[in-house]
Amino acid sequence: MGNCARAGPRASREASPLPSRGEWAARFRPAHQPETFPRPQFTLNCSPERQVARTKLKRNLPTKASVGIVQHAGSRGIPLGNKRKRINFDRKLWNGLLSLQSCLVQQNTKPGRLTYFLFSCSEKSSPATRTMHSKGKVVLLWIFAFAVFSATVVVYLDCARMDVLTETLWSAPIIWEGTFERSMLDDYYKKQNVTVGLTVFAIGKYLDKYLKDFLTSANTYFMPGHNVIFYVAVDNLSGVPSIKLGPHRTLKVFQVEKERRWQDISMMRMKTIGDLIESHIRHEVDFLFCMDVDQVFESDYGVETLGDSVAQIHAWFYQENRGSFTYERNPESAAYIPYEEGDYYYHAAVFGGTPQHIYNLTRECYEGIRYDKEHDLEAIWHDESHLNKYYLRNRPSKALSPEYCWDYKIGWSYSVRNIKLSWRLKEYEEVRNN
Ligand code: 4GW
Ligand code: MN
Repeated sequence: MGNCARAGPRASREASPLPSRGEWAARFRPAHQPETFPRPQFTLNCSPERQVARTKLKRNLPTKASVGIVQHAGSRGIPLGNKRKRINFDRKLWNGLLSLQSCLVQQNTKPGRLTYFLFSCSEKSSPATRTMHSKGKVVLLWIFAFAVFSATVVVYLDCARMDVLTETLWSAPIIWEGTFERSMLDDYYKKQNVTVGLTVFAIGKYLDKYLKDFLTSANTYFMPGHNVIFYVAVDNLSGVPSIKLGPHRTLKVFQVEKERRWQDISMMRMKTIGDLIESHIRHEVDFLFCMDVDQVFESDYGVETLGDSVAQIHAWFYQENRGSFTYERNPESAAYIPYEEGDYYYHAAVFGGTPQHIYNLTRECYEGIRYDKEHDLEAIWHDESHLNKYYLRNRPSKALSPEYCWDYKIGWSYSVRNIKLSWRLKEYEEVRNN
């Protein structure tokens, strides 16, 4: 080993076990290779003040370096061995070396023994290089973020909806905005020259309060471009608002008796619709919808909703489990559905299909209502409970997402992108004391 490692350090070391930090690099040169050893660009002082070394390291980490570990034995100063290795550094390795250093520092405290530890960097990243590296990382990060953003936009614009269920377990489509191409469907149904019927009841105070807005908005948005017949059932013919209908739109008004109980007003719709289908509707339309009057159309409610048997998923329950559905739970009632059964909770404010299917539906629901009345029962949500029972027995061929009958009281929902029909606010005191 070289002289500086043998004489100088040993002499001072005997007096003071460790050289001062400033002296360290100068005194303990890599004695075995003083000339050819690359000039140290980075020196890790084997100082007991490890905090200093650690701080320095953190600020100034080289990425590649030659490491020289030279051990000198005590009394005679004969080297026990030395190692030089070229390695790549990472933070883990630096931490390992730091602990090695602390171990060596402890050894240094033993008299007559000297160990020193030298690093020589062959490559040390300059501040400019580091800036370049971090800039590169930022650019990569941006590219990655842009790729993720583009993918999201593509998925969003794409027809398929990834965020919602678009099919029932029995493979019936659930219609959400983005799952259909309306112009193609319009062409198809235009060629068929279809006529779509829409029944609505406006009895008592509901007539003045809701019918005008319902019909006006339906005139604009319900099946635009196709033949439509509105079947309006009222208890007071003179209360029917005059509305300027668009082309291919017809209004037919029927007078019905006003039921004494409001529950019966709602439930008896099932009987009346069945009767109307039998007498008129089946001869006049290809498809029929039946709706509550206390709602308003907001955007095109188009032919994508047509089908043999179409059910509306209730906006308040589309994310709920069947256990929380408000089905009739009394086993005595005709509308009874046990907790383990049921697919969706359907809303009686909208149902549709071919006249034949709706005829079957209304007749079966009405039979259930009559059965309950005979047994002094009334299902919890009246006609809606019976409707849910019907759809459990006869699963619909198409389901409509809550976009087709939305309640703004629910608040914002990511899934609900285009509302076609929404609930009106109910001033119960105003409309319900018929
Ligand atoms: C309580 O006093 C009432 S009155 C509950 C329903 C009533 C009612 C309902 C009425 O007085 N007149 C009337 O025409 N209806 C029709 O039945 C109307 O088409 C209404 O949209 C439908 C169902 O009643 P609803 O809209 O009040 O039911 P929900 O609260 O379930 O939407
Ligand atoms: Mn309603």
